[in-house]
Amino acid sequence: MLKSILSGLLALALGFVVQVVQAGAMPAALSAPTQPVVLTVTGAIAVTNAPGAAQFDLAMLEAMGAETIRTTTIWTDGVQEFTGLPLHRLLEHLGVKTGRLEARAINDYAAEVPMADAVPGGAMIAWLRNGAPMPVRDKGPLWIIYPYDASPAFRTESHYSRSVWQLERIDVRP
Ligand SMILES: Nc1nc2c(c(=O)[nH]1)N[C@H]1C(S)=C(S)[C@@H](COP(=O)(O)O)O[C@H]1N2
Ligand SMILES: [Mo]
Repeated sequence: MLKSILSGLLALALGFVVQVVQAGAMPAALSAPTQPVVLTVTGAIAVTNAPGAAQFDLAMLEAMGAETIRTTTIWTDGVQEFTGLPLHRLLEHLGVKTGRLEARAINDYAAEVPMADAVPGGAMIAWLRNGAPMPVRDKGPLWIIYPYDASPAFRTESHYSRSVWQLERIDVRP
């Protein structure tokens, strides 16, 4: 009797988990990087693959849904083609919906990126410029880029300061 009630409850619980996962309400598990880690995300994240952190190699970033945008920037000449991961996709995979983001560069430059920038058509973490990987001396390997040409709202000193190049780490603060 008790056994059948327990197994009934277990079946219900499993069914619930399956439904939640299918509904996409729960972020998928994160595999481990197999190539050099280019980005580490720490703080208030729901998914990790290292103690207290989510670590990504380039292939993992690409697998989350790379996009290509074309825009000029104040640091380059002419229209540039950037390929990278829209910030909102990264955060969706990590189960992050609220908080503040601190983006930190290899040289310890850091800027706060508001959650409002993590929307379609917003910030992207780029690793290709005009089809080529960006070396560290050319603002790579990762560069936070906005579609500056899309709106004057992106061409502000505040957006420029959030355009962190040599990006290495994002800390999610509640
Ligand atoms: N890694 C890194 N990214 C950075 C910076 C920096 O010093 N290091 N400066 C930021 C600031 S405050 C702005 S306004 C622009 C400045 O670019 P500029 O120094 O070429 O004008 O890049 C942003 N991204
Ligand atoms: Mo700045």
